[in-house]
Amino acid sequence: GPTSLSRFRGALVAAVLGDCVGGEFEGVEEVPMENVLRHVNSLEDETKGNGILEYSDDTAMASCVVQSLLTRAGFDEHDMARRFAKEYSISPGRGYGSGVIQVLKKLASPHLTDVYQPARDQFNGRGSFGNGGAMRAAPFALAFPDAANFARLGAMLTHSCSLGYNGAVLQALAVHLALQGALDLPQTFINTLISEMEEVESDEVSRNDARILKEAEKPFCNRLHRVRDLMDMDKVTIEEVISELGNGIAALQSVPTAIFCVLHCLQPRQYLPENYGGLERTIAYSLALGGDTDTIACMAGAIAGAHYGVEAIPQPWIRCCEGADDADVNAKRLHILYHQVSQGS
Ligand code: F2R
Ligand code: MG
Ligand code: MG
Repeated sequence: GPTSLSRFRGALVAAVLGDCVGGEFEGVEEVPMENVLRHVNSLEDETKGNGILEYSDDTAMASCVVQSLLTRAGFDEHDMARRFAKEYSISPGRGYGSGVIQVLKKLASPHLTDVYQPARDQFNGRGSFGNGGAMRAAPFALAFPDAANFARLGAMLTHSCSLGYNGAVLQALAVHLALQGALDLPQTFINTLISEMEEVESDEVSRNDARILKEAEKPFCNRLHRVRDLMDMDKVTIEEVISELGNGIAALQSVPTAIFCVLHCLQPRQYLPENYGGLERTIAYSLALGGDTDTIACMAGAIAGAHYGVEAIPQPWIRCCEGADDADVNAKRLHILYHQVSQGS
């Protein structure tokens, strides 16, 4: 398999690519595969001079996480919150969720003492269940062997509902396992995620949130069981994936979906070009699901990039995506931090 450094670089760079490439179809409900392939193939054709594909809030917030972890050499909630607020004030037009904007404005206040309070005030005190915590969770897996705990804390700065922050935990766990080469055994990979999430979702707060929102008991586990069922089927249509897993802006409707995209694209698929490698298949398939395409492709990209390594990413894609080069530099720095943290613990 790829080296550890190649996996770190692949994870961070492919997350940016998923966001930039996926932005084309965000919010579009039906995306024909031919439109996806036209878009993806145009990235290879540099003569077309497509210009730079800009990143959105997904990468903007993930970059804040990365810069904070590197500068503080660990997790510092005050520093991270300040960076989120500053980034939003500099570039408010990156396509942020309509609710999270209120949190980012409050986080800018110099009088704020509890940086978790603005997130708790969201949606009449219920907190956000959006996928904004999960979309920026990958860097935690690149900094800490114990990614889940820090991914949860990092997500809670904007998402205090357990259906939001547990999505971030799941995404961080998936990237963590992929970095260890666990996708070489897909059944073991999904079973490990299910058993980890059994534990994560067993607390009273998670059980209560699921009840209030009329979701199944242990909702992420429930979805992961559906992922496992879909993996076992010979043929799965896009419609079945959307109906079983979702393609929406809620973490519950997008994190298990992103994981499925990676698992489904481990093998060649007849509706995807033969010359595509696994990483290209994963990004293209994520776009074909429609809905929250930038975020699903960003999360699937992080997991797939950790599995295949940076060499699997086509160079022309890197050249046409804003922020991809910076992500590569930062991944190398996170790789050093990760090993320092591992040796210290
Ligand atoms: N927001 C978008 N895309 C659509 C708009 C694009 C933009 N206007 C443009 O045209 O450029 N994409 C980005 O948002 C998602 C991440 O969102 P996040 O950070 O979770 O935000 P928020 O506001 O907390 O939650 C998102 C929406 O989910 C619903 N929601 C969440 N919790 C809720 C609750 N407890 N009760 C009811 N509804 C809840 C709300 O509709 C929120 O606005 C990513 O896709 C990123 O790419
Ligand atoms: Mg976005
Ligand atoms: Mg999105």
